[in-house]
Amino acid sequence: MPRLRPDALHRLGRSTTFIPPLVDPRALRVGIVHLGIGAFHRAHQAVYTELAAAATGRDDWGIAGVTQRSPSVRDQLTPQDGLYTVLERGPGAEPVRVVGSVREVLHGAGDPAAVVDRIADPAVRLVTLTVTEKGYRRDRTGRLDRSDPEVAADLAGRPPRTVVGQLVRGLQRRAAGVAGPVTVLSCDNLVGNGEVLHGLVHDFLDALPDPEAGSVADWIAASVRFPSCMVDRIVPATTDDDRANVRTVLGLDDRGVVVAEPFRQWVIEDDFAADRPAWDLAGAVFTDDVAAWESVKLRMLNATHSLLAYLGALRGHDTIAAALADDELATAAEALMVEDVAPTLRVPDGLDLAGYRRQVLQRFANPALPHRTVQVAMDGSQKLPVRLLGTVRDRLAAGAIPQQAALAVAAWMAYVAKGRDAHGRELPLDDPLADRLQVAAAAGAGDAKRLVDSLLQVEEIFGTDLPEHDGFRGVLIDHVARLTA
Ligand code: CS2
Repeated sequence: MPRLRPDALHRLGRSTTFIPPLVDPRALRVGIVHLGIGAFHRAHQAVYTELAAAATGRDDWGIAGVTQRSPSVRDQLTPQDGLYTVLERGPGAEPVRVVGSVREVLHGAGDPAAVVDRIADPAVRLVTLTVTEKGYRRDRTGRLDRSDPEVAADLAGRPPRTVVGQLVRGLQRRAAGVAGPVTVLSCDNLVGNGEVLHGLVHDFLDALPDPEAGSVADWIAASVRFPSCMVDRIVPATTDDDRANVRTVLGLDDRGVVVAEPFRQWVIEDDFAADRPAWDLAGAVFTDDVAAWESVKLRMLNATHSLLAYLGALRGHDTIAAALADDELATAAEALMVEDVAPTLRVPDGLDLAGYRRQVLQRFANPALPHRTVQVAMDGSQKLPVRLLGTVRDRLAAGAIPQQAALAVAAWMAYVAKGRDAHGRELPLDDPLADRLQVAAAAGAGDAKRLVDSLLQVEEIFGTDLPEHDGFRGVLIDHVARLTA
């Protein structure tokens, strides 16, 4: 079967079964560098960018994507001239959409100099990122982890391989040349993602010898902005079935298919250093108050996702939808949002929180979107603090014991400790701290109290305050005892 490419697509002619690219990638010039071109970016920002280009007729917001470690996305998309399809699944799904906004894909580990060159390119006015929580390489205090060997190697001056290293080296080159202002937009699930990234960039600069860092910090202050944003779309891993489905519709072989729910949302802090794509014409919202949206999304949606992932996986449910079909888990999901999360939120203007909660549960229940519990369960050490522990701390500060949020944390502990589901199947521990977590879990094996105390000692996750809180510790022990019985 022929491969998806612009010329092959033209030969198919018009069709009602798929939406052709609204822009021809070959007619676009690169204006955006995106670090971390995984499935999420292709189903989210790249779609908004294409719709904005089509709505305005502008040809200067093509995307140069960077795949960090594995070259597979480059190998999938380069022979296709950047084209790929988005396959929506679930109620209200639109036909298969072929997206044309990706212009090129660079392999960060294989060609680090090309990444720096692109960031320094005067045509580029935007660097966006989806590198997941762990891609930021923060230490237990949230600063850049200088003890990380990759960070240290980047600081020592090799062509950069870490995200923050790539950014700083690119910005240094811009500062030295005439490349002009640029906006750096983190699209990861972090609290205050823009501010976090800005801080890490300065941590990196501060660690460089003076003559190198020199006036770069001043240039950044004058010419670079780091807005925060909230991104939302459920994008499970693509399966062979999804690729086969697209082959049937298009009659072409697309190696870069991504799958998504119909829903998508993007709320962006309106603080840009230069021009920006008209993402608002594609449904994005520019606002001065992104923080409230961000915590609603992280604390309601992502926290509940994690709760369902850990409890669901332990019970042997393969997907989030199956977990939610389990009455006890559905009750726990609802209770987490109503009892623990809602009281901690500042609700953004115009948002109906009860409606938001119902919509989240409806989206999770999407039967056409098999989102695996073990996929959401990965990287718990990075996700828990962002999604759940802010709620825990706020509730404790208000004098309440967060029973439901504690259940989610306990479910993670049981997941780490048991390593098997109710049917005896292995539960993968895919986490940058996996080795430490396994040692901590082994030290507490067989006793809920010891297990909780041992895992609470992982300071990167729980800090020094939470292990000290007897009320929180007490409910954790009760939940863990039940879940590991
Ligand atoms: C999920 C998110 O895998 C996970 O941890 O909670 O990827 C979630 O699907 C997205 O944030 C939805 O916007």
